[in-house]
Amino acid sequence: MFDQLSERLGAIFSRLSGRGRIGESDLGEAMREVRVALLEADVSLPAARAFVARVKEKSLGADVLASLSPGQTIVKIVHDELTALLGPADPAQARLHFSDAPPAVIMLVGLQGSGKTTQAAKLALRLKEQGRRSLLVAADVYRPAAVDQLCALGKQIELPVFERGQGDPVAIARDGVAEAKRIGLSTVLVDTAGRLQIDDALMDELSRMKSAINPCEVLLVADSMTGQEATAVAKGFHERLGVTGVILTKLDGDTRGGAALSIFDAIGAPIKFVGVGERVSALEPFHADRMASRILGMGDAMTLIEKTQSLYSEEQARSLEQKFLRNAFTLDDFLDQLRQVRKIGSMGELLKMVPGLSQKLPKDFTVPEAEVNRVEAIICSMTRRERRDPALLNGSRRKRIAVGSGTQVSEVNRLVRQFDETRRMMKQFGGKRRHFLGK
Ligand SMILES: Nc1nc2c(ncn2[C@@H]2O[C@H](COP(=O)(O)OP(=O)(O)OP(=O)(O)O)[C@@H](O)[C@H]2O)c(=O)[nH]1
Ligand SMILES: [Mg+2]
Repeated sequence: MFDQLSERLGAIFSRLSGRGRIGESDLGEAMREVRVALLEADVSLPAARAFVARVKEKSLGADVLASLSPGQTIVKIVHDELTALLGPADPAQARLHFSDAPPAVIMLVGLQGSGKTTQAAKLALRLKEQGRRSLLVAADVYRPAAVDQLCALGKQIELPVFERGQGDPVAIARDGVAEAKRIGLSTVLVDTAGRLQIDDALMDELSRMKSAINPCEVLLVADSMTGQEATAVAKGFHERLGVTGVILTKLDGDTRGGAALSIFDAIGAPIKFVGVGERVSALEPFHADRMASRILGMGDAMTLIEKTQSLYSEEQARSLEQKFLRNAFTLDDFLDQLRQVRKIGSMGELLKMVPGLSQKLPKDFTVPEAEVNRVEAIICSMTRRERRDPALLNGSRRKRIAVGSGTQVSEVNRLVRQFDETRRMMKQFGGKRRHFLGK
């Protein structure tokens, strides 16, 4: 995500940070380079110029903070300006707003293929995890497969879908809302049709739909891979529909960053979520300050902490701690942990968020998924008793497990040895849970 921009800015600032004094000409040169980096990231020229001018002005007027070097002071100013460019001053505005009276109606709009249908399901899943049940409404009637796609996603996340095949999309949306009210669901997510380009017929339909269902959020789904062009599209939708928030999708790709950096500036509606993959769980709330840190290569400690925290509820953590203390941590628990870690995506992505580590890791760094899969296969080939009590694992049992999991006896041996070591270590550290959980 924004690798190129991040690299360029990182190089500029590490040069500045190394200096004890920064003269006006050093600053001027650095800012010229920042402008080029922004343009290469597909930020519009006026936006890049304005950005650099603001940073320059503030840098020249800045009192160097006692604890910061001149270079660090400039990086801090750039960070603050980048944060201001990416989102509203009050971060609460970037959260989802719900109407007082249920159901809260959320409309998803955007160009064809931007990710509306997928984000509708992702959002529904996220809300479900927060205790809000949604009705998904299939108001894209032009592509027959669109309805099927939403139904399949609904099944996957176990939420109802309101559909009527073809028909008048405005009427379908209206009846969908009525249905949600009737069955007592708190939220309605309306998936709408997209076009290759903004056209009057589409805008007219969406605008009539909006009047009919009175949504509390009109979310524009925008593909971050389209770069600066996304801002023109955003303006088109905003003028006709009054967009209240943006979901920026496909940030997992090698997007240059232009859309993310320009869209809030262009329409004043905050980015509320980002799509980071095709899976239904691949949606993250957007935080301007954290994104700025990530772009500047400062890592993203907060998101990392949240991710690890969401893995362990307090209760789970306590129960794990008890298990360690009683030495009752079994291979089943071990397998659980392994699956938990996998749930949050590849470990490589996670490690890249660690401040200071992000730049040191090789670009193509990944944790060997295959290794994790083998460990999983080995544990799954054990009987329940063996998982509870690995001491049972004599030579013939190990041979059976190796055959069953398609691995070698030596791999089984290694796993058992590692598990024993982990357990011994955990017992020692069990009392210091906070360290272990990284909280
Ligand atoms: N990599 C990646 N792919 C995504 C993301 N969001 C959606 N996609 C993919 O993008 C493609 C289009 O997504 P859809 O949700 O069908 O897009 P849409 O806007 O509903 O498309 P139309 O209904 O045709 O207008 C699908 O293949 C999705 O899997 C994302 O955040 N990252
Ligand atoms: Mg769709």
